Amino acid sequence: MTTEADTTALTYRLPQQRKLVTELPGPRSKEFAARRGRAVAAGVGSSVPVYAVDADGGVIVDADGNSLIDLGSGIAVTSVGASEPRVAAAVTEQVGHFTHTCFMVTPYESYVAVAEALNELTPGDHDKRSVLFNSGAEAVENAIKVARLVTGRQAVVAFDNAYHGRTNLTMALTAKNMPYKARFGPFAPEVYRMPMSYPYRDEPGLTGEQAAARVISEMEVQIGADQVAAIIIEPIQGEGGFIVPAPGFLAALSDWAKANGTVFIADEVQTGFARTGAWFACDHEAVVPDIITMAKGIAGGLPLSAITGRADLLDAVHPGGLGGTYGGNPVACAAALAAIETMKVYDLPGRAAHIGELATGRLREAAQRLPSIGDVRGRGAMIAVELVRPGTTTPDPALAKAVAARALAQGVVLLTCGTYGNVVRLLPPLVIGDDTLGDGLDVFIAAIEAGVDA
Ligand code: PLZ
Repeated sequence: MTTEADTTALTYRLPQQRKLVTELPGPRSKEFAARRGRAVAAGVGSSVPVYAVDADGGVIVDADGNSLIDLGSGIAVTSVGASEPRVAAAVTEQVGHFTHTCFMVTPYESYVAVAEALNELTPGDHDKRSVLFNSGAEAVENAIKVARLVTGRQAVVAFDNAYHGRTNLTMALTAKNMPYKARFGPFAPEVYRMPMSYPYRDEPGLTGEQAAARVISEMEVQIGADQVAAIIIEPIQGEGGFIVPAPGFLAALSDWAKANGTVFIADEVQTGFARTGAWFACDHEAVVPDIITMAKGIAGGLPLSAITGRADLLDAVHPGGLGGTYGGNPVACAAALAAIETMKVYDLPGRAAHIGELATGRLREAAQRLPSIGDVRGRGAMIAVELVRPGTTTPDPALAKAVAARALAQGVVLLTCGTYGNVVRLLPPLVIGDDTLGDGLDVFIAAIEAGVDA
């Protein structure tokens, strides 16, 4: 794993700086917000009330001309930047030819090329097959469909703090009631929730193997070893709070799955595509999932998702059993091929590892002086701080909210997450420059220091 990526080759179209010319939100953003209130359903939230007009590298420019440092990448999507020239060129070229034919009607090469790239990049050198979809939730749904079909079993195991989406099955898999599930039931049946390995909150010293043994015993008691179709897990939990399980946890579960005919599914929708300093988070622990779900960073911002898995599993599904009108849309496929090339050209896995070292270094140092930082964790460019009441492990969601709001007022986009809403996460575009990131970190740390009611 490289830690010094060559970023000297990175160029930007927009100045990579934080610059505020109005208060946030400015007058134009306020106008759009008023229109939105009359046109867009209230059920869709936005964490940042400023309206974007441009974005490049590590910055987003809003409708009032403010330039914000982007430490969220639209939730881990714009890893190569939001207007990467290769992606822009590939998309432009493709829309000039055809925007859609439907792969299930008249197929095209780029879908096949994306599948080849995924088979190559995902963990394991076994024979693989891929299918393309539109969203992370759709990829998860389809991974479960395959697992149920091939095993002839129904039970699916998911974990505390899990996030897998907002569709009916994925809501069932998702752990958190508000805002994702409350009053949207009934949920899909045969989903069982197991305790996650959460080193910051587990009994001190609990190893990954012990945490896995706890899960295994629960699965055997509650479901039966021969009844589990699939175990689905985020190798690092995203929305749940950037929880990195203790070493050995994933491997022990994957081994159990192998021994018991259960399909082990790694949901790498948030962790995949260079984000954690490797192509996939499973790579850090040499875990080879039977099926991996991907989306977000895969296509430079265009909607595309995928499942890649063992050929014997995926080819077991009858023709016509998997698909969808837009799945593997040619414009999204062109973008994905360009985004993957960009990740290779700039060694973005290496760049993510470098961002991680820079950010964790700064945040660990801050944690020495700031007792509200309970934990600094993550991998690569997926780093978070868990905020607590000083001297305790009691979550402090009010502080997390205040930190994000204060950072925004200073021109830095920061996202919160966590089962208890007390985690602030960093998901910068992997092409962000060190100076831009450093400035964002200064603002972030100062916002924590300021406390809740500064
Ligand atoms: N699996 C691991 O992180 C999406 C969702 C934010 P979609 N995470 C961000 C929100 O509030 O909707 C996600 C994920 C993991 C699946 C998904 C779902 O991906 O593309 O949003 O459907």
